[in-house]
Amino acid sequence: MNDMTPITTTLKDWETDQEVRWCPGCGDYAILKAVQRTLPQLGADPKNTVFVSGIGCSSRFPYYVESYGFHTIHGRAPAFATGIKLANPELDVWMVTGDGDGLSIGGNHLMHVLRRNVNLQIMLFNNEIYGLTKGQYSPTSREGTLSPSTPLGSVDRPANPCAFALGVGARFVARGFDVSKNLPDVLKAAHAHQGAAFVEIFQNCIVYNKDVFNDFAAPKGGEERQLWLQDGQPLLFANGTKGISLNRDKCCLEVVDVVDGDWEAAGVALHDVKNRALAHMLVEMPFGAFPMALGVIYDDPRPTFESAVIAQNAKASEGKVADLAKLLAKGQTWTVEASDADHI
Ligand SMILES: Cc1ncc(C[n+]2csc(CCOP(=O)(O)OP(=O)(O)O)c2C)c(N)n1
Ligand code: SF4
Ligand SMILES: [Mg+2]
Repeated sequence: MNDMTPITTTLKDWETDQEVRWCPGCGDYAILKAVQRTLPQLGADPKNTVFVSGIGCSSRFPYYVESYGFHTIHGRAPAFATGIKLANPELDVWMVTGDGDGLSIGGNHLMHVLRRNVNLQIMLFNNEIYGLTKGQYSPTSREGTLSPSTPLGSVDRPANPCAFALGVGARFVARGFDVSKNLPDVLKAAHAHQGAAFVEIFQNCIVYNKDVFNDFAAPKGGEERQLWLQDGQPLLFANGTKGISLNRDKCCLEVVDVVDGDWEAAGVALHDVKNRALAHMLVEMPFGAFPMALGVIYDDPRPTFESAVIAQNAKASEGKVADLAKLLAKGQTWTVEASDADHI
């Protein structure tokens, strides 16, 4: 986020006149609405807000938000977003990427924008497939995924976006899903964080990878398998009848039953957004045996990349007057004579 003066807008102020080209029923619509609902609550100003994306269905996002926007090249949104933030740190910059855009062709760029801690909100729409190019498997597709590029089922193991983000040094990592009513709160927390705030958003591609998140994201029944994290609160799920405890001997997490709401007796652990080791364990919990960890998993700010660059530039130029002619004449210079040019 940037330090902005809040202004008053409504959801309508963030809608554009563009025809939305996503398939009917695509989860991207719900994410778009969640973002358009969140921006007024943040006091965001369309004239001070930029959405930057790569290529993919998800990356069409900037067309549909009434703000500045860049639909850039495949996997390269981090480079554009970094440039924007360095040139004008006052802008509030949101990056939109997909599992293919952000973790295939753009994996390297995503790594560096997170590692450098550029002050952005990064939303990775994870539908576990390449939607735009008609359903090839992606780095997050599950083993056995049948697709035009894996007609016998994929054999490689999927990447875990939040584990990737933590592994490369992200200081804010969160999860949500398209139709969740909690998504605006997750986005608000990402916005409040100073630095690169990474949010994985599970998104239903109803055409090429329908309902793969239903086990936890289905409107009815899914709640039982959602672990919504709150800083300082016990890790409870399934209506408080189950919890997550830390087995200190084995140094791993376990699911425990909670009887009569007595989570302390059951040994349920408390969430701590500044505990990096816990964050690693929460994102690595195998879904099925464990619930899906959602909400703010990790939030421990550090100075941002652009603040360090600006401070360094200010120090280097302190008390100096810029003199371009002097700079150009500095060091070794050559004069090319006409006779020399004949030999070139
Ligand atoms: C350099 C380059 N290589 C490949 C492509 C083809 N391409 C466009 S989008 C895409 C994958 C998009 O997948 P994802 O980021 O998951 O977005 P989704 O459509 O699923 O939202 C690919 C491979 C391209 N546009 N440019
Ligand atoms: S192909 Fe999938 S991700 Fe793309 S617009 Fe259609 S439903 Fe959405
Ligand atoms: Mg995708």
